[in-house]
Amino acid sequence: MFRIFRKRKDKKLEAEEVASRPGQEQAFQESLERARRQLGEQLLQLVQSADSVDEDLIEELEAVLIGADLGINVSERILNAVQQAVKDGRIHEPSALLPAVQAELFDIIEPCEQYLIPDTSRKPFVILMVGVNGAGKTTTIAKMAQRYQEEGLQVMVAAGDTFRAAAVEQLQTWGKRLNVPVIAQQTGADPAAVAFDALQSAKSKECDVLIVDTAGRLHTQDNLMEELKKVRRVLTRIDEQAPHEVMLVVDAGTGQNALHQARDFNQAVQLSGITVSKLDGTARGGVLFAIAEELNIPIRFIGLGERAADLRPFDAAAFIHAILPTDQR
Ligand SMILES: Nc1nc2c(ncn2[C@@H]2O[C@H](COP(=O)(O)OP(=O)(O)O)[C@@H](O)[C@H]2O)c(=O)[nH]1
Ligand SMILES: [Mg+2]
Repeated sequence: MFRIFRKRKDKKLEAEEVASRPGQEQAFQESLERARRQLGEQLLQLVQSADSVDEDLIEELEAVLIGADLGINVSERILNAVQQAVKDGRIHEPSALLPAVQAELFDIIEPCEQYLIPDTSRKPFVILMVGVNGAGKTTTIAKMAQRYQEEGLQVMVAAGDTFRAAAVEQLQTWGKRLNVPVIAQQTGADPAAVAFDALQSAKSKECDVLIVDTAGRLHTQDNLMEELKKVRRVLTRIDEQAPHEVMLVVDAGTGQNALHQARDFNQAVQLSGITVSKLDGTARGGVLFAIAEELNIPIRFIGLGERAADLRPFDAAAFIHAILPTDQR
């Protein structure tokens, strides 16, 4: 039924696993409904209303792909693949476009499916969170803290966004709720000093994971990047390998801006992972593919809501199936 899954014989499919938990599967599908309407349902309408595969159809296909925020590069890559398949006689009918698009999307994003498993021998495994203001960093930290705790890991977080007064409180509120220790100083403190203290504390308490929050906005973007570099340098003084993960959080709802942010942060602080937040309620989830195609950075998690439980490890097949099902009504 799912053609794209054939490539993954070696791996137990999360989609199968999820299907056995109907409540969660339904919530997942519902969260991605707007993205599905933007891509899957538009494509379905397109192929159902077409009589043959011709230039017009290809042009309309392009418009749908661009409209779903896949970006120019990904859209062109898909169009090229489709046109080649038509030439080779592998596509005869409009309906054959759907699985072709699906397969190409899978090829683009599957290499980015790499779950973040903290190396517990690090004590702590340090995760530095970066991203612009409002992207969802602090919320994602809470979600990750809960998830790793459930996996039996000892988690600590550092309130490195000392720029806004409310930022520290927000993290402390989550910390109380989830019973996770939060290392903080007063507003305006040096974030590098907070990170340094936190790493020392996490080390002495033999925590498994330390997640460091950071500010998303300073007076200028250059200041922000310099501050992040300083935080990283200071961590290295205690543990040469730290941070073990530099994770960018981007808001899916910002569409192609998320790609620009990924590009900028990657250049400044070299990212090792990305979490895409707020995929619930946005039609612009296609930007994940644009990021994957251009930067090829592991997509660790997707955020599907404001609660601590609304975080899922990124699963390429499940994601594609949710936004572009081939077995639609
Ligand atoms: N719907 C939804 N809202 C989110 C998600 N992640 C974060 N938010 C909300 O986005 C806003 C900004 O998040 P926050 O974590 O404070 O962003 P930060 O400035 O990067 O730390 C908050 O109101 C969060 O509740 C998500 O996955 N879905
Ligand atoms: Mg924050």
